[in-house]
Amino acid sequence: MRDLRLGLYIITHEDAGIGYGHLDVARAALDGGADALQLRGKEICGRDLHRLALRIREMADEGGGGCLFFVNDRVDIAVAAGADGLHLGQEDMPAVSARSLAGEDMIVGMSATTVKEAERAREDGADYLGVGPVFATPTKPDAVAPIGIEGLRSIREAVDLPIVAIGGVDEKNARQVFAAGADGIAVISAVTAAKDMREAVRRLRSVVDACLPGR
Ligand code: 3NM
Repeated sequence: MRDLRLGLYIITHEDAGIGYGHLDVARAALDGGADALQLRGKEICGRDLHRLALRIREMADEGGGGCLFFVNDRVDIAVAAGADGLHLGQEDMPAVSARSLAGEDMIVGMSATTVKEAERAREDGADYLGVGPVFATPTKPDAVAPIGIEGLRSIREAVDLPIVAIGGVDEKNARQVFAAGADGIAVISAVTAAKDMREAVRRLRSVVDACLPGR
């Protein structure tokens, strides 16, 4: 199993109405000290996604490379942009096939909501799991019902891969999530809903550091 540092995992989002985009979230994640950053732009065409991914790769490198850069869903964009990792959903190709395209070094994560999905992701060769939605989420309208802390715990007990908890996780409930055995938290709105996104990342960083001492 790879030794991955995924304690604070920030996922990009854009809201033209409010006036922030993927690069603003990426900037805040890097400045605020995230361990991992994922470009998730399901609505963006390949050409624009590729451009964004190259820019985020550059920003992460300028930041010293301490933050792992992931691309959601698109193995082609992950490879073309030199991402550190790729995050796949249950409907995407198995991790082992993605890695055969992307190379052995590509970190491959997979989403899981149930123990069965988590076990399948492990069999398929995933390096880590994104487990959720743990709580109700305002960000993913098609998300299934929240699995709660109990659902998270049952996956923790069943599968020994690193787990990043996702879905409605914020500064207030993060401790509960770590107490249930998560290795990290993946967030969108806990950052994007804040007036100062960088400050929000910093505050989450302190919570993660307090929950994962020595990591
Ligand atoms: N995936 P927020 S929940 C992108 O359960 C995503 O797999 C989920 O956003 C899953 O931090 C989710 O605003 C949205 O709740 C996370």
